[in-house]
Amino acid sequence: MALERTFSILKPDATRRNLTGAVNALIEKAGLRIVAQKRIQMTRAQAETFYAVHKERPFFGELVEFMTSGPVVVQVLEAENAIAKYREVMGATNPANAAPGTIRKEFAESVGENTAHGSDAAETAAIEIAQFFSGNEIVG
Ligand code: 3AN
Repeated sequence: MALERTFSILKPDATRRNLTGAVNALIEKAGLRIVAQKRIQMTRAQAETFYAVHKERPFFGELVEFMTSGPVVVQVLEAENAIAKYREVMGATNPANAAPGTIRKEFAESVGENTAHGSDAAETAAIEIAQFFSGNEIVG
């Protein structure tokens, strides 16, 4: 299989607790290469656009509040099968259901404040990467 890219966010609970290096260590240990990375403060408009698919969900307001509550680290990760691989490394959305050794099992505080985001499909990965990175910021 060819190299694939996925989009990742280390969420405000990770920056607040100074865990970005610890999360990156799990990412790199799994063979995912961080080919772009920057720390930003997401605006409300950026968060609402990013999570537009969840607009009708009851937790949407809370999710936007949380994602704008502090800095995040946005990343592009590259590997063979990167999208599925990163979702495996993150673990289940709810940390209570996440497998041992996954990012969410090790670090996440709750289903809402769950440390990491990873794209769920090739199409969404391309859209999410383009929302935060220009082509020349990604160096594989
Ligand atoms: P994943 O991030 O594992 O793909 P999604 O797409 O179902 O999960 O949810 C997107 C984000 O919405 C989650 N990462 C989490 O922050 C938040 N979220 C999902 N379910 C809940 C919930 N029941 N209560 C609060 N926040 C939630």
